[in-house]
Amino acid sequence: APIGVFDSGVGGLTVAREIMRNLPGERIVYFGDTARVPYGSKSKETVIRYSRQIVRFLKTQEVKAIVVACNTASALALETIQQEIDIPMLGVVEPGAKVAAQTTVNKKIGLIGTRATVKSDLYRMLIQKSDPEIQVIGQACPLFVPLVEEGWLKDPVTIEVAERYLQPLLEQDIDTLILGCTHYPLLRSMLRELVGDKVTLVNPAYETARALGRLLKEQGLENEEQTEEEFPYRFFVSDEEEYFQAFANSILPYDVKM
Ligand code: DGN
Repeated sequence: APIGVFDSGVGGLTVAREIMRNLPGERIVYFGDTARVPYGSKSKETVIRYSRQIVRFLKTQEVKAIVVACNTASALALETIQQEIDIPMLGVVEPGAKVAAQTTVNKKIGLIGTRATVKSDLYRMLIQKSDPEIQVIGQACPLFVPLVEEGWLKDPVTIEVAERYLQPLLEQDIDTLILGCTHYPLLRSMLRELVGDKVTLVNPAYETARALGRLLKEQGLENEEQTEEEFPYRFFVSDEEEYFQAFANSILPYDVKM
């Protein structure tokens, strides 16, 4: 059976990409809610309602596990929906929080994400559960999502925006920075240059793929026989199929078919 992966739109493809790389034997059914993106500026109730609908759809595809490949939906909806379904469900926040807590030495972690993710405080709560002394300094970066979707990954405008957002975090001497939104791994090399090599970047997309691998193994859900399919990934969107396909083709090493 495939793994269901969903996001508010194209961003979750960074998570799907890590699953493809790290668990090449697994099939994926991806759903991007391109008709209703962004989730980052919506209320908790709304994000829960949307996520519940998507989970219902993924279950019709007979998925064996679901990855919430969206920081906002992981922060606002995962806990509620997990209790309503009978297959394992994993979000991106917990794996990211765990590795960040293990990474920091000076106990100062910066978190960047959508307004909703930062406001939910879930990263901070999970990090402080493993070490109450760690300080988590959050910064919402709402302009990053449209800049990434415009493809301006190393544009001077994006660099200037990033400097404005990150300045306060750097002034507080963070040694770890969580890329707490699905789009941000695409800004990784620009952010790397900006923060310098004293700051470790934590990519929740990558940590989630690894956590998924451990979860499948623990629960005996790994795909045993190699799939015969030439292209074991299926993509569904609620709108703007062509835009989605073009974005997917720009970040995945495949010619994506819808
Ligand atoms: N996928 C969302 C997230 O990771 O928070 C970003 C896009 C959005 O819905 N604003």
